[in-house]
Amino acid sequence: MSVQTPALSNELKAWLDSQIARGCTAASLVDAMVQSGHPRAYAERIVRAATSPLPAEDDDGAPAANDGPLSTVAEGAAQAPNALDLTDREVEVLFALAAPRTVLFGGLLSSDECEQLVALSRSKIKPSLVVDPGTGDFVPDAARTSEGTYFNHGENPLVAAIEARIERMLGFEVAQQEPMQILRYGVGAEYSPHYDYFNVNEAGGRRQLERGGQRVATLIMYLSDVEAGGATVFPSLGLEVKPQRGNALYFESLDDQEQVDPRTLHGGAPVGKGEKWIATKWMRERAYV
Ligand code: PD2
Ligand code: ZN
Repeated sequence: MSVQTPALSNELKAWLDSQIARGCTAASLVDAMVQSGHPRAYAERIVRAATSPLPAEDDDGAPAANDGPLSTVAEGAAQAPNALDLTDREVEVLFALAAPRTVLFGGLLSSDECEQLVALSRSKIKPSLVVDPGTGDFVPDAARTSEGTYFNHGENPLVAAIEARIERMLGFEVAQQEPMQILRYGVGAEYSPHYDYFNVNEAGGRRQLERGGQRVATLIMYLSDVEAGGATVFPSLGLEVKPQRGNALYFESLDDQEQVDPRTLHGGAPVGKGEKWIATKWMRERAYV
């Protein structure tokens, strides 16, 4: 599958050039970028594009002995830029967790883009549905009390621009991204903890898997600030992410062994005051059909 090489800022290019000049391996550069918050898919693509050829790695995958003095992951990470230049927007890395790979991006969307998505959605939202484990059909459920709608791929220029930006940032082709899901939570509305990946042991999960494979990652884009409550919570990690307009939370549902990762259990806490709007993109292994 051909994937577009993400945009490369001058700052990032200079850092890569200096690390390559010191003899760092591709693996150590990827690890350093991941450590400083870049998604692994993005880091691998950037490093692959920038390195030709790089010093070989040892058989065990460890950096070769001729790595330069700045070749350890920690030292490299200290030098890696903390922002991604996506050509039409510069995005900050606000926090990063190694496993499960979780990154909070600051400013992926502008306030204007968030307001436009909300305005385009407000008149067409309906009670949200979940996937029935038995049948794979979308059905209403008390565990999900939000309202929602979605936009088809490239349905309007704004959606097309955001999908292309996500492709540049994360390396998932637009075709791998499920259509953009919009959710509105009023006061008291919540999304009980769940997994975004599909369960192969359930008929409904298997039916979903036929449509482009597993959901490998999730990007939750916050379209509004919320006065109280409404955090995205990860009970197994003790992590709570407060919604902030324009920010986006990314996490990978598969671990390093490509196995589904139960630590990604997550939910949307009840909104206490105000209104919460999000746009979600779920990423598939292959093109979503
Ligand atoms: O709204 C959220 O914070 C939330 C929580 C859990 C969204 C999703 N899951 C999702 O869109 O998958
Ligand atoms: Zn979810």
